[in-house]
Amino acid sequence: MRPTDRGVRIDAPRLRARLDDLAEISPIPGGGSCRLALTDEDRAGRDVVRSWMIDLGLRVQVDAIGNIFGTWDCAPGAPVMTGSHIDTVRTGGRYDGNYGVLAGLEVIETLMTAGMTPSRPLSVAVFTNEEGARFQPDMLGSLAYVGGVSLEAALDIRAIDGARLGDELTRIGYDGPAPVPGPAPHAFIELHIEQGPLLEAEGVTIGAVDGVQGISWQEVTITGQSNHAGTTPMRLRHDPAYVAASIAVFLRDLATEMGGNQVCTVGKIDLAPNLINVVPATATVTLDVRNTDEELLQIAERRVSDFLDDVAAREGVKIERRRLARFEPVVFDPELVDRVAKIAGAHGHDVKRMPSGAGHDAQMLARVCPSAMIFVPSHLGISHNAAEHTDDEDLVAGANVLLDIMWELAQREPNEESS
Ligand code: HGY
Ligand code: MN
Ligand code: MN
Repeated sequence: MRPTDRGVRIDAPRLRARLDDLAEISPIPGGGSCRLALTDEDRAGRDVVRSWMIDLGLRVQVDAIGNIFGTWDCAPGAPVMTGSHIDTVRTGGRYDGNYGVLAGLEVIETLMTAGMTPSRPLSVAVFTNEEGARFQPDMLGSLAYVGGVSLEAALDIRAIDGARLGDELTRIGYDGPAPVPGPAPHAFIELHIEQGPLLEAEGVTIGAVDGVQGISWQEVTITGQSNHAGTTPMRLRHDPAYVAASIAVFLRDLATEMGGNQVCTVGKIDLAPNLINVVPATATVTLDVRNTDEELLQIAERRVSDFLDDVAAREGVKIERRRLARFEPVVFDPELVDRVAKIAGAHGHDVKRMPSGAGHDAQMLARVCPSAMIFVPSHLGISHNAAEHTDDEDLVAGANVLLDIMWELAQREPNEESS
């Protein structure tokens, strides 16, 4: 019998309080937070969440890439794991990632308080550098956890500010002893805000997420001819700023032309020397290209590559490319997705099966165990923005679905070995 069938539900004020307390760690105007991965602000957030895990009596482990795990060792065997991330982009909202971690703690505390002991351990994970804003690629901690990148390679990654990941991990005291890769959980279920407009627009409370779209990140460095803005005739210019702007326009036009789920973004442009009266010497541009369909994503990548070759020749500039992330689309465990939909329906909610436009740690855990996600609506679809908002009733609805699904996954078949 599920907890909610026994009248056991999460404690909404307690979840709200933890969300607000965590949001106060490095707050920014508008109600969000800025805790870029492995900064002092990230350390402060980690310390708070770890203290909540300790207060709950969980076994706390930190692994060699800084992932934090709070485990309720209430039974033998591999745990049912939930969790997400608490690192943010520079303009983070208070729910992206934080909600999935704190709802996981809330589920455990609710079951403990109700005297309901699962037949498998329950674990809450805080994965390192999910955002990929400071260090690329994103979802790095969970990728290393499942063996998708070597620990050595991950520790040598350089931040956009030049810091080495392993040095930052040591500096903040989160270069933990637990091994990377880590042991596969029995199952992984991540609760997250949608970060898009669909659920709210359709009046649906729960998303049963059936997969994550493919993502292609690269950094393009354009080297031209720095020159005087006033004396250099236009016909003699080799202007990296113009090429950078052309790339942003090309990406927008490509996404419009391809339609469907194709999205393209230029999120970061750095010019040097970045002065009003100097034709730049260089421009560094990030390209974020995504599609739910791998073949279409490859077509988009080829179109971008051809454009870069063409504009470099036309403008007489040098273009260097650096791959920052490349993950193929992921399909979640259909049985687990069905279970999310079934439980949400049993709670009386409308449910929408949908892919995720954003990357998530669950897409990495899907490599080693049955994984799926639960979405709740984002107001106006806003995220990676301090104005990010989800109504309390939706936050509670999602957490109660997580409560029931974790309980169900933690039950054992009658003849199952308690390995
Ligand atoms: O970029 C993403 O999709 C995620 O927020 N890391
Ligand atoms: Mn997230
Ligand atoms: Mn995010």
